[in-house]
Amino acid sequence: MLIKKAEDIRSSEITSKSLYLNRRKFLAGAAIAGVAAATGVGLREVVTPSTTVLAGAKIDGIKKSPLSTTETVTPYKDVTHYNNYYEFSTSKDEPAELAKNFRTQPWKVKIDGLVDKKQDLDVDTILKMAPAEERIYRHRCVEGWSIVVPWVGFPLSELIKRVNPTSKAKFLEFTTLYDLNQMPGQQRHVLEWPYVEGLRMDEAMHPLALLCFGMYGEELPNQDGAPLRIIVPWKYGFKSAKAIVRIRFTDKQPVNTWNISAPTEYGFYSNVNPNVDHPRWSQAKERRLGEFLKRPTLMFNGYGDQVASLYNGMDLKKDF
Ligand SMILES: Nc1nc2c(c(=O)[nH]1)N[C@H]1C(S)=C(S)[C@@H](COP(=O)(O)O)O[C@H]1N2
Ligand SMILES: [Mo]
Repeated sequence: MLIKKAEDIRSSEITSKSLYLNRRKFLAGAAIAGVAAATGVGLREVVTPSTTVLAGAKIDGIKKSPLSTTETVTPYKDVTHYNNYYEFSTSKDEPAELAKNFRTQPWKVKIDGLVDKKQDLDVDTILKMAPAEERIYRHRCVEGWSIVVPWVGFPLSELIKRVNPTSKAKFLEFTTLYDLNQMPGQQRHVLEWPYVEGLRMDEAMHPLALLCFGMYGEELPNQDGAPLRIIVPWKYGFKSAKAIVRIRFTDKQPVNTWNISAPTEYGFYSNVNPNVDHPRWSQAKERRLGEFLKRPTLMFNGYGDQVASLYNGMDLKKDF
């Protein structure tokens, strides 16, 4: 596991990654001591969980998924303190603090539109629909940064199958909470509120599309989308809506918030594509948080073998 040479590893990475592995009970105490010895990081620092950094409740019985990447996981601290969450702030370092007291219980998700079983589902009911899996995915923001995160969730298809969409349903629309009292960013008109995103039915049914409620073995931190978000790893980050309160099934392509704000910059599909640049940012390369040199961005964020067939016959320059 941790067989990189010590000098290749930043100490923040060692600390958060070891903590993560430790909490998941993957590493025996002796192995942790070995990491500490090999890297010169104090043993206390490696084994003592910092409550400010790791605050979520542990999720039990998580299965490991064969769909995970083996790439190095981004430090927890980076993933939880460099967030895009405009309902709280447009600054990446602010959602962590501003979302601290966000209420994620009770929480209901309205299921409506072209579906047999219209209902308001309690988030706890949703969480019991299928076994929790850990999916370590690459995640790339259209702004040019990327992260590798051990998300916890289960395929979105599990929920879709249980609510029986009608044969007319061709798209899903996801809506985030609108609550001016809790989400200070919504007092500013930086985007249309509430935040809306959409997927085509076959995209939503794809085994890689994740209904996500945790990360690093624990419940999602509020700034990462608690209590429930989606993760669509072959698309730019903004497709992965946080704090979802409504899933509507429809026959028309939903109009997503980012498309409303800048239609020439953010399309409906927004598949990661190094060959189609955003007007303001090249998409050819990306910077992994915690790394210095940029790396090439991969078509469909590296998930092309699994998802390219969804887009057969489409012009991805036009349908960006
Ligand atoms: N509700 C909501 N969901 C959102 C956003 C947002 O501002 N509001 N930002 C998106 C963008 S641009 C990205 S890159 C990812 C960031 O997810 P992370 O903070 O967990 O890394 O969330 C996406 N989901
Ligand atoms: Mo993003």
